Amino acid sequence: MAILKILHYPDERLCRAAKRVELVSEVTRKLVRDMAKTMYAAPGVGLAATQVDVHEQVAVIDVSEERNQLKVFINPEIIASSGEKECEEGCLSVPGIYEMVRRAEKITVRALDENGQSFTLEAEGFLAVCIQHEIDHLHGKVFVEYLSRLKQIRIRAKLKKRLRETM
Ligand code: GNR
Ligand code: NI
Repeated sequence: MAILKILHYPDERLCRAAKRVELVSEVTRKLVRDMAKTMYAAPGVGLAATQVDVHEQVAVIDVSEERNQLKVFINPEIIASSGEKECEEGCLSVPGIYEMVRRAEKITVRALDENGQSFTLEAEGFLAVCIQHEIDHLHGKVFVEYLSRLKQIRIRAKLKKRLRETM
């Protein structure tokens, strides 16, 4: 298993829309394992393939305290949503930035698991936030795009400055 390199905003590769997985194969399962390892090592509660520069619709999430309830979403689609809720979000691709984002409170997501089996999941609370955050990544969207233009400019400047300081 490998730890993959995570792209950092404002890398343009984070804006690419991921392609649907046509066949869930051993190659897909290897990607899922590497993504899970990368997410746990980071540490983070979710990771989308886009963030590791693989532009296929694959995401992993684990919001459990014990870090032992991995959820795999291949070709995820939100088929129902209701309510609205604001939650403070962070992102492994936008390190050190935490901002409030408004999203649906409850969602129903349909996806394939790592064996290619279709499932539907009703989620609310933090899990619902994470699923929406990861699906956004697969559509080429980073959470900072929900913020004001001024905040986006400030975040870009901050991350570029940090990049210069660590070189
Ligand atoms: O680790 C993560 N924490 C988090 C906190 C609030 C809302 C969403 C997230 S997802 C993030 C990992 C990540 O960047 N996934 O794409
Ligand atoms: Ni993210």
